[in-house]
Amino acid sequence: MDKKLMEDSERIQKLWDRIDFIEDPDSFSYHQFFHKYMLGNTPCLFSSKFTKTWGSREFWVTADNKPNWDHLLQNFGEAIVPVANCDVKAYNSNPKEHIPLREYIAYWREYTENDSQSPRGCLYLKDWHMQREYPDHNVYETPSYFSSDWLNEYWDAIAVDDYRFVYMGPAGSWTPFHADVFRSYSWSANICGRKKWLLFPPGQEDFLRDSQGNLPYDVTSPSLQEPTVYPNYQRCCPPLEVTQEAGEIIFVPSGWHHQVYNMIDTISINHNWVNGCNVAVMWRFLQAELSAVQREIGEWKDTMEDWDQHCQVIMKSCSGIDYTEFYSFLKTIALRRVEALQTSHNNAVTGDRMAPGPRHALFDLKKITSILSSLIADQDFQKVDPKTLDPPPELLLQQLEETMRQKSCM
Ligand SMILES: O=C(O)CCC(=O)C(=O)O
Ligand SMILES: [Fe+2]
Repeated sequence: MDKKLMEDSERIQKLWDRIDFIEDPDSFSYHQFFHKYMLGNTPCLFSSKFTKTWGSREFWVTADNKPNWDHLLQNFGEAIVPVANCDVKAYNSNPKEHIPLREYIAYWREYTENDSQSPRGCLYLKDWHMQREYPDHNVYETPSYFSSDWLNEYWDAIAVDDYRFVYMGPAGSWTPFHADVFRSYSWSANICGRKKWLLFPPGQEDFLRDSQGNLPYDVTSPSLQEPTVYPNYQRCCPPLEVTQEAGEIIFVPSGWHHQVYNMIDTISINHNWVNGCNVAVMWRFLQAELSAVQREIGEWKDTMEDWDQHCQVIMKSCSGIDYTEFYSFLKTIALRRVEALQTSHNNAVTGDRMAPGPRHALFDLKKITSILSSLIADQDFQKVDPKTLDPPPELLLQQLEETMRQKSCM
């Protein structure tokens, strides 16, 4: 190993040995979280004190800390939920089906009674948009640390989607190796149960690629030891291993790949989120995604008239977003911040606590103008049909710069 690599791995090793544990809500400010963990892109674990008032911590859990299946059946039994089969690998994830929650709970009961065995395999309920379907149940409250969330703010504003999920599964259910959608942050709270997380900081995943450049499905597989298949595996640092208990919340930073196990019957709630601290990571990720698509269908570039548009379509179907939508995302958040700045005096008077304060709004605008400038200079963005971009990006940029000039000297 060369010297630089040694130093890097020693430094990373130190960081890995433990995760910061945040014990007390009263002595941990938003400011601290913002600087050390969001800007620092560093994971941390919040104690169960942070979730002690949540309805789900009271009603979804029995006296002996197991999932309260009767309560879940009574309140959500008819919901149709997505369920993955952990025993079957399809591409780099598990095949999913949609079934009523009552059927899933019947399966879970039987699986537990049969010593964790079932002809159906190990089923894991994941990515259920419970909050969207049942907005009025008092299930949880997003901790203020995670409240600057442009992703959910955008998808709520256009009423299309959201990134708020419930997971539940028996001991042994697990999530294969991945990084989160758009390289967003995630926070994940255990309502009951225990999870084991294996976390790798950004960049380490490159040592885990096989000779074709593909990432593994399971980082614990013995096949990773095979140097002809995984030539750089020895250079990868061991993962940060975190055990998360009932009520605790883990913060997973941007671009950290991870693999997750439910050690006992576990229910969790998680959000994916992006804000001014990691939007640049998202933008770099989208550029890399587009480049990968361009490489993939590069051989048709000269023979297809609408090749660039085609790349955008493929990118949208693979990653869930294209450049037009990314522009629309930035525009939506930016215009809401302009509005917040213009009404900030009123918000203070009416006590609207949900509206971002002027400092926060200015911070967001500064980050958006920087990404917007980079987007405008991007050659692939310049090929996007201008009719799909309203207002024209240069005009929006001017408007934002003007607002910042006015408001920052007030
Ligand atoms: O809990 C799990 O199984 C996976 C959760 C996850 O990947 C996340 O919160 O980012
Ligand atoms: Fe994840």
